[in-house]
Amino acid sequence: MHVLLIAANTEKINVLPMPLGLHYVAAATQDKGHDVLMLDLMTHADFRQSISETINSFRPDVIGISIRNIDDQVMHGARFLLDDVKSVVGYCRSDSAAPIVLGGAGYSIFPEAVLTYLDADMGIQGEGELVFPQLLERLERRADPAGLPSLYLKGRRLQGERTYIRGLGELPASGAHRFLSAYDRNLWMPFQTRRGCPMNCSYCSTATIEGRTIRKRSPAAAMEEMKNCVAAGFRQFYFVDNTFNLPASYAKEICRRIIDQGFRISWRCIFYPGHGDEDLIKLMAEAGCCEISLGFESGCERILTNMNKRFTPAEVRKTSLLLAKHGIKQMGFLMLGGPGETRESVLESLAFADSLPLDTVKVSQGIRIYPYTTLAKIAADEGRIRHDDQLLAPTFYMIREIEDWLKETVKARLAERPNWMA
Ligand code: B12
Ligand code: SF4
Repeated sequence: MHVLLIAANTEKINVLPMPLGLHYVAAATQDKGHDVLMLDLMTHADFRQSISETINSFRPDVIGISIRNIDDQVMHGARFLLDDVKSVVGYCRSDSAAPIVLGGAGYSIFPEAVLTYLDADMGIQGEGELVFPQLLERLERRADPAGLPSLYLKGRRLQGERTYIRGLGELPASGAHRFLSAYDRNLWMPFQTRRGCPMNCSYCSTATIEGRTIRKRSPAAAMEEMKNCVAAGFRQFYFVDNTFNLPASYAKEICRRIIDQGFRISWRCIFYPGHGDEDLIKLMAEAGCCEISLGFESGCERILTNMNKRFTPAEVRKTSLLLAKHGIKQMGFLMLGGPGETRESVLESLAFADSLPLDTVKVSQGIRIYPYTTLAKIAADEGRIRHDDQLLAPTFYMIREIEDWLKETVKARLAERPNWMA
């Protein structure tokens, strides 16, 4: 079949994320013998025209659209990002009768709501490498796709059970490198070694995207893919694993292999703050880790407990000091205004962030409420949202009594600290 895969994200905040997930799906689809064409709208100025030209020359039998962001997660002046994707679906419809299949992290959090909002034909929640080719096989022989795992169909409640690829080592080599030619070599190339997170923080949507069980790619397979990316000219990587340091034994193995291969790369990652193991941090530095994201979110022990964080401020401090000792830059994150927050706990968090050797600090006000999270349940129980609210439109938890004060307080802090941002 002719399969057109469109990466719909055109958002440039923070970094330009290459559509790694869609590259995986593209490689798995190609491996099943289909003719695959990728269209990354981030690299096209006029996407109406690019879509038209691509569809008219390629004549796809199926169109897959990857949806990364729903909104920017910023409470004050939140930007809802799905309307551009709605236009993309409309352009595809006007040029082609091919069925439109949705997928991606953003889609996976809201599979029914996004399918309805965008008026696409179907969607796959979670990883697409296995189910998408299975869907193509059914479409090719004109069989009913209903019942395929993780598949949602427009207008039908019937849906197969959610499944996860068990051992990522079972996947064909990711093959993402086959789709790199269009990209600037100076980009922070996303790289994945693990999926899933068991930590269950109260507000986090990861379980709906990747599940709660950590599934690891074999270190040898991960290095093979990295070798391909290095050979293609990439020297900067961003490990998109939810928590690079969990489990630490696996993280150490990845670092050792990067060192042994002599890749001489720079990389960034997301680090669970409570597990600052000095041997690991030392290895990370040797392997080229230049910066980590340290999402401790609060400096108040009571609030950390409310968020179901499994670390204390003292453990965060230990991690932060070790990172500084080994020359790894740190971007700290604070998320203020959630359940139980008071003026005192906010001031405690701000002072805590100030006391750490952080290179940059990002302060968020309000917490985006995602479906099926403890935070959503708390918000519903407190009457802030309805129990059946789909939460697609950006919705935030904020203690109203401190909202205005918090805005002013954060504004004042930011004005005094050039390395802090909102
Ligand atoms: C790493 C990461 C980042 C890094 C990116 C680094 C880089 N170089 O790429 C950083 C920290 C920079 C970042 C920034 C942001 N991020 Co971010 N990020 C993530 C994270 C943790 C992983 C994304 C990833 O690369 N996954 C790995 C790939 C392989 O998986 P995947 O894309 O999901 O693809 C799989 C499936 O979804 C599926 N699939 C994908 N496409 C398709 C298509 C079809 C047709 C099918 C069938 C299947 C399919 O198959 C793929 C392979 O299995 C996710 C959370 C998560 N666990 O998903 C959040 C996440 C995507 N980010 C999110 C957000 C909001 C942001 C920011 C807007 C935050 C901000 N205000 O700055 C920015 C936006 C950046 C941008 N310009 O777009 C949200 C999006 C939800 C929402 N509310 O919109 C997420 C989901 C986190 C959350 N809060 O829940 N992010
Ligand atoms: S550690 Fe990160 S990915 Fe895991 S549940 Fe907490 S916020 Fe989500």
